[in-house]
Amino acid sequence: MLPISNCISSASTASGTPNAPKPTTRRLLALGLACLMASACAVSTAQDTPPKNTQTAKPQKTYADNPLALELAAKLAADKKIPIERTLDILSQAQFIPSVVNAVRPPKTPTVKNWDVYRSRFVEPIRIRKGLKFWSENEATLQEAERKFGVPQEVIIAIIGVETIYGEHIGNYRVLDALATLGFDYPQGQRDRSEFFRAELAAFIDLCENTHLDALVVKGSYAGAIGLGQFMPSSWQQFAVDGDENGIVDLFNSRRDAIFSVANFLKVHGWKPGTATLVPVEFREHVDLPTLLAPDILPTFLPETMSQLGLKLGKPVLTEEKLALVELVRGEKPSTYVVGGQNFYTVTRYNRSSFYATSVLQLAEELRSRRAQIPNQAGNTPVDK
Ligand SMILES: [Ca+2]
Repeated sequence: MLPISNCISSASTASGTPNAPKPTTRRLLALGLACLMASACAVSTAQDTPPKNTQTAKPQKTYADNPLALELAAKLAADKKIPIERTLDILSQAQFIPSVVNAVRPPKTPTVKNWDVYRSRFVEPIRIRKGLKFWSENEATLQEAERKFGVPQEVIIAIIGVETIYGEHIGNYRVLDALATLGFDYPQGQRDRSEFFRAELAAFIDLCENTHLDALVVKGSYAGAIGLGQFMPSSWQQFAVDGDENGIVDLFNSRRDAIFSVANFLKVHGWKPGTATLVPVEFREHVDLPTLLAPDILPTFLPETMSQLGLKLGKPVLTEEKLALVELVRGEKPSTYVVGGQNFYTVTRYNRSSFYATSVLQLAEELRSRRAQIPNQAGNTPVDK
């Protein structure tokens, strides 16, 4: 969810924060309050005039010293009744991770988007083979999820496959470190998303305070996404489901919890059973691309309007369903196009990328057609292994 978890293979243990002796909570609180009152407290005050040619150690810091950390702690205290000292104690143990910063920094040499390259990473033999295995092993659960939430089994599987290869790559970054790094040290020179990550950090601390999760232990992606389906902490809070009804939501170890949670997310975000996912499309001689592409991925045009604007749609499409023409850029080559409806748009709520949604839906189609070729799949009542 959000940035795809397994793009980055850097080790999670690297840390740019010196191994400072941890200040006491009382001292942190005093420092934080002083910062807030001064409202101009620098994170690292002694770096203004660095001494030359000396081996003097850099000033020590923890994230609890950051004025924004106190703001976050104060908000959690007001909204969630978590003591300020508790939040600051957790944040004092967060580490700056340079590779997390590098993961969100734009590449030095701009790269052209290329759908072919992206697709080859996700609609590929390993995810297809392991997806069919995952389907067999969890058939009863998947059928139940489809009945309960209205989301096709293969779409649920494809999301878990694209996100983590069915739980094989759930991320090696401590979520606390990843979210603190992006919340307090978001790299400059691009759109600042630090506020989003501080909100997720607050959600993560709240989540851990109210569940079995340990904020100092939980691991995830470089962006702080967690578990088989890579839920951001706020999504875990809002959309995760206790599928196996054991009283705990466990998106790491319970496939049933993970499957139900992904299905619930898609249902809540507007999945419409029985409507289009991806529709093949051809261009007529005269096609009004500027008009068709203007709404981007937002379903806007009825099939009849699309036809009038120069598209020839494949089947099946409901006549009253609004659709969007999606352009998939292929570097220097001519773009390829697909048409998606509400369900395509719903998958982009999981990760706001048309490449992502097309990959998920094409992997799902691949899984469904391969499974249909396997004999006896519709045989006895399944029992999950
Ligand atoms: Ca459970």
